[in-house]
Amino acid sequence: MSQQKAFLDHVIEGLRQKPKKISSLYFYDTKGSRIFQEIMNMPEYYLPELEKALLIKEAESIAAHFKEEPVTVIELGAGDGSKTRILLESLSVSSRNVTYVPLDIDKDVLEENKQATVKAIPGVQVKIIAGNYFETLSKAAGMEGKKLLLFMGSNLGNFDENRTRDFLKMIYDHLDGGDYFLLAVDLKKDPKKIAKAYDDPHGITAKFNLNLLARMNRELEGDFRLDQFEHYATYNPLSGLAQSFLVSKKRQKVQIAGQFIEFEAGEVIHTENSRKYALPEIKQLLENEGFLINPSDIFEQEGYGLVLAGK
Ligand code: AVJ
Repeated sequence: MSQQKAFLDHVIEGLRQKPKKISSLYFYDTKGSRIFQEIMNMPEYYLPELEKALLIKEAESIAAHFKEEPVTVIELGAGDGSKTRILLESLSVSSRNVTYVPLDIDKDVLEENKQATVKAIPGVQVKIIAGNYFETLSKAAGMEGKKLLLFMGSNLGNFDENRTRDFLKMIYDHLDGGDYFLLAVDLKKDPKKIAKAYDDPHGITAKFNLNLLARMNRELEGDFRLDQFEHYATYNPLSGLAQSFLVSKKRQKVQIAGQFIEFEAGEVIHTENSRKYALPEIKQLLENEGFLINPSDIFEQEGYGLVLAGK
């Protein structure tokens, strides 16, 4: 099935449900990825900064698990790898031989990652693999040596409970005894701070969310009027769910590839969950799939967490 057809099928199915929904996976076309970069650079979106600070603080403790043996660092959704280089630096000091295998859907960003990594840390070998999580992970898992698998950026937060379980199980199954999984997650904290990260005063997150409609117009011959929908984000401190919606400002009918979708005034499309966790919740999720976690391998700073889980 072509990617376009998969997108269309997904959209039509999601918009025929009640409540209407579209997966946050579809935010990331070229335009959406560019807007996401803007999000990463705005002060309200505190996640990248906290992740970087925590990595700088704990890189050596993490690297200490890989002393004097070759290590293959596999990163799911690696992007430009700028933060990962902090960890690779420490590993290249403590380990004899470091191979970095960044995985991403975007081949261009992987090429950039490779060039920057080789330049910054000459001893590291880089092998890029482009594709989706599933196929790239299978290829990478077959590689030699002790593995450290990274899943950073609090990307886990986008998954619902079933997908979270399946995903963690898939990771566990692709590792061997003695390998490690490093997971970075955003934690429950001041609800006002979280709410602001997903509803910024610059309107960048709104633009990111509304780009989904623009993308349907571009790729699926949709006729969404972007000024007739509004970005709405909430955070519930009990569930830890930050949720994003697109709200229809009025009763309206929209056409997508010849099919009509009706909206009531105030009706929403649910476009994203960004779950925040408490550290014991994360520990439990990992242990449920068989991971072993040493209390000294759980790191936290200012409401951001890193968990190094072993198999
Ligand atoms: C890339 C999934 C971690 O949920 O925080 C940022 C995406 N959405 N602002 C997140 C996102 C709105 C982001 N992740």
